[in-house]
Amino acid sequence: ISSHGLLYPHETETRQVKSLDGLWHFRLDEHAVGESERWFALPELPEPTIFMPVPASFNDITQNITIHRHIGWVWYARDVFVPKTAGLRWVLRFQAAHYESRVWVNGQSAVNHSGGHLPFEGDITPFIKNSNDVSSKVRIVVAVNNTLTPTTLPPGELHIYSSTYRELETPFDFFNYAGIDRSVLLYSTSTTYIQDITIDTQSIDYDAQHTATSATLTYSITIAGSNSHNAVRVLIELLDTEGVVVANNTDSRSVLIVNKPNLWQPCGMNHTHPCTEHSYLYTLQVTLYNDASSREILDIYRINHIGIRTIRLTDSKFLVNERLFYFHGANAHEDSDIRGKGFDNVILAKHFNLYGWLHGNAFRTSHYPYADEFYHMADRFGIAIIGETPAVGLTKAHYFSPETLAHHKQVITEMISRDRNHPSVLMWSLANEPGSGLPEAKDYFSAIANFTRPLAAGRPITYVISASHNSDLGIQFFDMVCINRYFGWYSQFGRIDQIPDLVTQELAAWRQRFPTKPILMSEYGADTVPGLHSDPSMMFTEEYQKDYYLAYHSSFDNVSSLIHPTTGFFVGELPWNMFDFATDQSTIRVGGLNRKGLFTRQRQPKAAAFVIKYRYEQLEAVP
Ligand code: BDP
Repeated sequence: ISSHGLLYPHETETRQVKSLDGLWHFRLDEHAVGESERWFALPELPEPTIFMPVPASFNDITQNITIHRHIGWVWYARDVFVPKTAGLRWVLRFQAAHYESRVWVNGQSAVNHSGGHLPFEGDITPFIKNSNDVSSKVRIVVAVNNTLTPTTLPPGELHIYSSTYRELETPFDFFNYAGIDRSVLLYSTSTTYIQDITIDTQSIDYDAQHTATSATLTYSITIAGSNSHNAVRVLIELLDTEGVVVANNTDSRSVLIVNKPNLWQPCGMNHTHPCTEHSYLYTLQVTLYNDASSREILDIYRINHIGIRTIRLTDSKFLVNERLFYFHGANAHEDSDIRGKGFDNVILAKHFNLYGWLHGNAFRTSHYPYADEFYHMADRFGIAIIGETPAVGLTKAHYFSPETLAHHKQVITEMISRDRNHPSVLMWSLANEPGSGLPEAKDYFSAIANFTRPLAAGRPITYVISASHNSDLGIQFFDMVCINRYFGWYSQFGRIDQIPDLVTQELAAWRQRFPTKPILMSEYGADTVPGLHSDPSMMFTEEYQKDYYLAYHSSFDNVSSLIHPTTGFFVGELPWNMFDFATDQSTIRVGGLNRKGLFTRQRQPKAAAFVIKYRYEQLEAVP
């Protein structure tokens, strides 16, 4: 897998994209014999097979409990016709598959990938039999294994109690959904092609009225393929929303100067929803010509989500375009009925419509990078993203191994290369709730911070903390303090009255230890069964969830940088969670769900959603 950005497969004049989504043949490989029996080379997968939709997690598609809880290899297969290959390169691209993937094309190994939440691809042109016919039939076979180990991210431990009783212990609560859970695409490029584009918009000049007078965009274009060392020529153009070229250049690494730029702003900076009009997006068009003099076009690629904006942290504030930004939204999961973690445009659109309804302006991709489409929508809707790696549950000393560190670095590289050109991404979160009080955590997180900082593309870096202010050893190496606290839920059961003082003391303690790092409350919430009521409020009722949030809000307003711009150090609030989501079955998860959603898993509001909506409307009105 290259460390290049794996440009999103957009269709252009020179690139075709073919969706391979649909029903694939599927079967379990309960005895892990598929590879030794060479299932990848057979004309059909051995029976019993069933039809499995792609993209989808396989777990909840059937009525079969064995498939629901399967741990190990599963196989997918389908045939596809690849159009003529002469002069083209055909790339098979998986937007993600969980966790370990092996892909064969016409019986030959084409690409392998480890890690569940980022795309991978392989050039399959060499495996296609002939290039003279109109098209040729190609067989694609994929084996995917969802077993997690102490060196995967997230980690896990497989316990084998007997031949019929195996269990995967996971140090996180969301269900370990698996399979080909994002789209599969086949796309073509010319044999000499644009491989990667990076663009950095971190430099804006303002006049005395704080109007942007000019912006300097630093970019770099990577060309690859058969002719890449010859005298190819590139033309880089920045187009406004009317399609007018506002800047251009012909160097593959240089700058574009934009006069009087329209800026990209996230919602909630004294704007009303929808904020689309404040989140201006330019299009970057890169054209590759055959040689210095010819007009023959080899490749064209466009990024249609270039937002010009800056990010800067002071000791107490998060500034976007040099103006105060306050995160207010809710965390989420890629999770829905039947699909599991399967990508679905219906769920995607509803996600953003509900953030609009709530007047939310941010979410963290807890606890792994989401499908690309979430970032495209966030750019357009002006929603800020905290992009998180899948390093959730690094809670035990032996998880901080050199193998995990190496894989963690690989995942960070893949995530940042994929997401760095999205203006909506305002920060990188490199882990969730690690055992950061363990002695091993100190060197581990120092190494992660040192590794990430030069790659961070102008974003602050952080990880999300559950350790106490006096035990955490790692956040000293990072830019911001993000804490998860469940007062009145996982402690002080039923005692809403205790929450305000505990939250205020907690924030003050962190501020005292790190007086130069802004603080964000990155999780807090209470499980709520919709339709359960009581007054006075009791745990699990809709009234308790409302009271719980009101109690947290009263503390936030004492320390908020939005309410107290000169003294405040508190830069945001992200409830846990936007939606109920699936977990393993256990005594604390009624119906196999974590029920801390403001909305049910079917995306209907609980009473607390209206409390949050009212608050976020007020927050947006703060001048
Ligand atoms: C937090 C975790 C989150 C869990 C949440 C909970 O970061 O993933 O879902 O607890 O238990 O500690 O609700």
